[in-house]
Amino acid sequence: MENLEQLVAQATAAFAAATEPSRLEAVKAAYLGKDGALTALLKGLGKLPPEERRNAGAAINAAKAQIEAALAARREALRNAQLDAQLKATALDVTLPGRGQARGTLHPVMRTLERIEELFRSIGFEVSDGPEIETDWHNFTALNTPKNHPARSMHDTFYLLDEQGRVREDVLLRTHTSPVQIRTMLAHVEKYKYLDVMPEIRVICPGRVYRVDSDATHSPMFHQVEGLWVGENVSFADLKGVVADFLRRFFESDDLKVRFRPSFFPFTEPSAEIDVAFMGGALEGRWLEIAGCGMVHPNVLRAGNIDPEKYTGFAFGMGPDRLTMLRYGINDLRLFFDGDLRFLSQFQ
Ligand code: 2NL
Repeated sequence: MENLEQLVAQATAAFAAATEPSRLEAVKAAYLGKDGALTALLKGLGKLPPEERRNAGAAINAAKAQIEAALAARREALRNAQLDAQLKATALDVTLPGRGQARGTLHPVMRTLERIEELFRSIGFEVSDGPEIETDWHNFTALNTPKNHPARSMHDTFYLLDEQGRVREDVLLRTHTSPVQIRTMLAHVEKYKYLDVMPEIRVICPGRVYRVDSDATHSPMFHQVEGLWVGENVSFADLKGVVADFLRRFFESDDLKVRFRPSFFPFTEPSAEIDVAFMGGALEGRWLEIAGCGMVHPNVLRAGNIDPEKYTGFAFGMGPDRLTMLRYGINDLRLFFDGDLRFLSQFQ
């Protein structure tokens, strides 16, 4: 029976030497297969004298069981090794620090727009918007800007093309947000046409506007906020109060100087330019042009279906891009449009 022990040892060693499941199954055939060593021994039992058969058979079966157990153990070991290798190859190191997820921030110009909206909301204004592609009528004609006015020249205005690529004279990118105010007046008058007294219009219109212009201080797309207050007895004094109060709150300064300087706009009469001067800081005492304003021209009120004999109004327009540059001390307008995160992430 010594050779049985050897056979078991040999089989166990051969299984251990098989490092691949397929190789292990091939080695198994040499011992347990139908031409294998154990099968041969069992077949040989018949040639033994009957009194030896029992013991020999038991010994062979015991050896067979040991070899089967060794095979099963080796199969299991190979399966575990394979699983380990697979897990290692696809492992996630959950202890690695995360890459972090940057939180987006508002663009500085959007921060300014939200601030302007908030300040005007606090004194009873509504916020309105409208299309950026406008008709010639809403953008110019209704604003007392007749045909052949310089503001309509191809040089300033982006006109849309028709299907044949020809310039359409009647459709354009709005050059200011005033057309929104025209639309607001028309909608307001329609809405309240059954009332004897029209409620006041108090609205600001922030948004993108477009002009053919591009250098360090001009971008073909920029922003504008216009305001409009229409009612009975709305005066230039109201205009001065609203605008001066807004500017002091916007720049958080009580000793901000504000002056109104006579000017011209086709859609207001009289018209003024609004200048501010800071008391302290790098720009101390220098007058800076910040907005335009005036009493709404009677022709513009009429275009909005409002009777200029009964109602008056004031309007103003300012550039939030420029206001943002002043508020944060930014010296190049193009920084707003470059999308450079080193610049943009400074406004949290
Ligand atoms: C400027 C000047 C201004 C207006 C805009 C306006 C709108 C209507 C009627 C009358 Cl519907 N006026 N808007 C008035 C005066 C000046 O903007 O330099 N903006 C940056």
